[in-house]
Order: sequence, then structure tokens, then C-alpha cells
Amino acid sequence: MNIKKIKTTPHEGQKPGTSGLRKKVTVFQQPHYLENFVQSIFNTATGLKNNLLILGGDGRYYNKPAIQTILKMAAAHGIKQVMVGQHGFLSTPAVSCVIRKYNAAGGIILSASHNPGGVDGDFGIKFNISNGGPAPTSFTDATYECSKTISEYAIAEADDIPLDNLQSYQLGDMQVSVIDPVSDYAEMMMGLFDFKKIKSLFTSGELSICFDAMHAITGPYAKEIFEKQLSAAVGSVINGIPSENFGGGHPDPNLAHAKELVEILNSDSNAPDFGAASDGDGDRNMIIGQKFFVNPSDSLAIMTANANLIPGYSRGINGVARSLPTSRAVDKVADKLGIDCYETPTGWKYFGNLLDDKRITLCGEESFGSGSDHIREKDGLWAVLFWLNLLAEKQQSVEAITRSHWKIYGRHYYSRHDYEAIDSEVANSLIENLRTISSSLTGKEFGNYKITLCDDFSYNDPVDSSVSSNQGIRILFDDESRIVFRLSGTGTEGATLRVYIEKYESDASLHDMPTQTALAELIAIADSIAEIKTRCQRDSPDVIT
Ligand code: VG1
Ligand code: CO
Repeated sequence: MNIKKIKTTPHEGQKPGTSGLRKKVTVFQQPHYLENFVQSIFNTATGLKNNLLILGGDGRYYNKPAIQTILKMAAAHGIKQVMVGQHGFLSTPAVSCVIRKYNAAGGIILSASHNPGGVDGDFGIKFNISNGGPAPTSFTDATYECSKTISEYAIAEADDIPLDNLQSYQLGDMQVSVIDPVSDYAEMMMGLFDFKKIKSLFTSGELSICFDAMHAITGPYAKEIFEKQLSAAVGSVINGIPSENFGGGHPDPNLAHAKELVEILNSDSNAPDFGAASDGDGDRNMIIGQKFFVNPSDSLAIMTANANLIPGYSRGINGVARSLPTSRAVDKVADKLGIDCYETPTGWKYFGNLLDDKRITLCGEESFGSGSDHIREKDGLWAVLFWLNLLAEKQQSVEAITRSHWKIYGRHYYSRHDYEAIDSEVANSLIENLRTISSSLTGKEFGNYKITLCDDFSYNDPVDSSVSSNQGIRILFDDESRIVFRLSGTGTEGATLRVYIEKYESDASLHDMPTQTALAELIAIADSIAEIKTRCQRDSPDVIT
């Protein structure tokens, strides 16, 4: 096999964000763009040579050519074996599972997660390390540095590898094994949850479910697990065939984008008891009941409070973690259970050390992500199975479980307001201004609310002592309310300002307000402090979750 050394020059802006490098497909299609970044990963990940690499993606447009390029570069780099998902498919949690199961040196996931796909959509690439989790910032920083000076990459001259059959091939000295993307993952789920009990709910007709795969990666996984193994009715999984542009949709499981599912659960006749959806790469989840939405921060708290009921967690919970903007609902549960609760910056990579060090068992983010120590990624179907197991144990509806949780722990009204595609300079100066005025805000009163702390969140990793600063402006009020401001690290157009608003209500007689009403005064305070409307020239957020 002939290995070609190709001369190249650096591409600007190959800096991974919250979750890998995400750009428009057209950016990735520029000559040497993907190759430069992949070579930078290989140069940084010194353990890959003579070792096993896992490769797969969410099936979006450009996955296929990218996989062929990466296989040929892997062969040129001296990688011993690549396990690649059939058709190039592997969900993010499945990559994490497979890395751990087969002791791989790392994995490459081709996905831009919840961002739209297709010729005009987004593409992305992320590298996971040997613990199965996203590469830490020290690694992604080194990759970025490498991309700034790269002058050459190596690639094998070879034919494309067919990915349709479960078979092994040789690419020079490297073996390419096309693996079933679902089976290892499904087997792991079986070991965590009471499949027998969940199955009996479906076969007895006590429970019906609608799962929206949003034309993305979880379709094949959900059909195998829900319809085949758990005997949910055929047709319980909708939009279950992955498509390169996600059926023209936006594979983000929230009330705004999973419209079809929400309509089904809100219908007056024949609505299923339980609804759920996942995103492009299968690591997010939305949980809904009949005419009832479970806020993801509440979901994490409810899972933590009830983990003892689930076989995989009946041994107990070491601790929990949530990202800064995630509501503090889980903190209340941790308090009661007497376990540690860590607050980390946004992004799953910050949970890896805490999980590896056995400080935590469960963790989650407000952005429809939750997971546990079973892998090192957030896991959409895992969360759905957790809820199904909970329904089987409690024999209550989604709404009843959530309401009784609020009665015990109080309710955290919570919402995120996103202002998308705003001018980057405007966004940066808005945050800069907040940083400047933050210290002077402490002690100030706004209507009924008094600020007790305002700062730019900085995280000291208790395991490796690394420090991550400037992770978001947080404003804490004396009644436990909070506002957090930060800029997204996953967008591909201008900047996205995220404003997270949270209000704690312990009085159960006040748990029935519409969320935006309960938060109205805080939303106005957020605007007046940050001057969002005037600076961004926007009347309202683009997306409210
Ligand atoms: C967003 C979410 C964050 C999540 C990240 C990746 O990041 O806020 O909580 O970890 O997406 O999720 P940002 O920087 O845009 O706020 V996914 O499903 O894209 O892998
Ligand atoms: Co995702």
C-alpha cells in the first residue's frame, strides 16, 4: 500500500468548541480542511499508533466521504485496527460504550449533534479518549495548536471500504472491522435496567410509548430496544430511519423542534402515556408525559432521588454533578441523600474526571443531557430507559412522579432563552460588560430580588487541579433564584447568547404557574442588567426551552 505525504497549509479557526469542531459542511468541504484536523488529532493522540480506534457518526451528510478519508489516514498513521459502525453509524453514547468495551485508544465521532444537517447544514468531528469520554481541554487546545502550523498529512492510496456488511477488511497493515452499531450498546442497557419488568408493562397494555428519533441516529437503536427487545407496539418509534438531512428538520429534542411528538402527546384522544425524543447523535433526551413536559434539570433530580429503584444503581450513588447553568433541583436531592454535588462548566468533558475518580455516579445538563458512570458521554436512550424503569416501579404517570418530587423538594422554575446568530462583537461586548460590572452588582436590589453574588464562573477540577475560567456570568439572588449568561460554543453562525433563568419555589400551592409567568420578573431583570434587547437589537429570544 502506497502512503502519500500531502503538503498542506493551515486553515484558520480549527478550535474545538463545547463539543468538538463544528462548521458548515461547505467549510469542511474545502481542500485539506478535514485532513488537517484529523492529522492534528493523530499528532496529539500519541497512543493511537499500533492501537484500536473506533469510528462512526450520526449519518448526516458528509459522514460517508469523511469516514473513507479518516480510514485511509488512519492506515497511513500506523493504527492497528479501526472498528467502524455499519453504514458508518454509531451514536455518541455507543462510541463511548464500544471504546470502553474493547479497550480502544480512542474514538472519532462525526456529528454536529443537534445542529441541522444536509448540504447547507452543519458537520462536526469530535475525538474521545480511552476512557470513552470527550477529550479534555488540554487535548483540544493541543490539537488546535497543531492545526495552526500543520504543513503535511499522510494518507493511504486505497479503494474505499464498503460499510454495508458486517465484515473485516485489510487496508495495508490495518484491519477495518465493520461492526453492528447497536448490539454492544443494547447489551449494556440490558445490564442496567429491569427489561423484564418494563416489557411486562408493554405486553399487558398498561403502558404505551412514542419515541421520536427525529430522522437521526437513534432510530435503529430505539427500534431494537423498545420494539424488539421490550415489545413496545410496532410503530412506537417514529422518524426512525436516519436521513442525511434529518428529514429537513432540526434534530434537537425540545418542545420547539420535536413538534410532531409533542402534538401526539398533547392529543385529546389516544395519546400514549409516555413520550421521548433524542438528538442527531443520540446523546440528548426529552421526556414528556401526556400534556406534560419534564424539565431536563428536574429529570436529573428525579433520577437521582429514585436511583435506588433501578437495578444498575441500587448499590447507591457516589455523588452527582451538574453544569453551571443547570437548575439546582438536583442539589436539593444531593443534600437530602448526603452526597456530594459538583458544579462544572458547560460540556460533558468536565464530568469525565469526576466519573473516573468515582466521585459521582449520575450527572446532567439543562440542555437535555443526562448520563451516568456506565459510559463517559451523556446518553439519550439510557435516560428514556431509566424513566421507563421508574414508571414500572412506581406505577404512576410521568406527571404524578414529577409533581410528587416537587412536593418533597420544592420546584425550580427554569427556562433558557437563546438569542441566535447575533453579531459576535455585540455578543462579546455584552459579556465583557457584565464581567466589568459584576463586582458592583453584589448587594443591589431589583424589585423583590437582592443580588448576593455576581461573578464569572471559574472551575477548579478537584481531580487534576486544572482551572477553567470565564465559564459564564452567574447572578445569585437571596431567594435562591439565579440568572446565568454565557455564549454558546457549538453554533456555526455568529454568536448565540444563552440566558438561563431559575427560581425556587418551596410552596406546593404555587407549583402550577406557567414557567414564563413564574420567571417574568427575573427575565426582565436579566434584560435590564445585560441590556440584551438594546445591544442585540432583538425584541425576544429565538428559542425558549
Ligand atoms: C450545548 C449545550 C451543552 C452541551 C453541548 C453539546 O453547548 O448547552 O450543555 O454539552 O451543547 O451537546 P453550547 O456551548 O452551545 O451551549 V450535543 O448534544 O451538541 O453533543
Ligand atoms: Co448531541
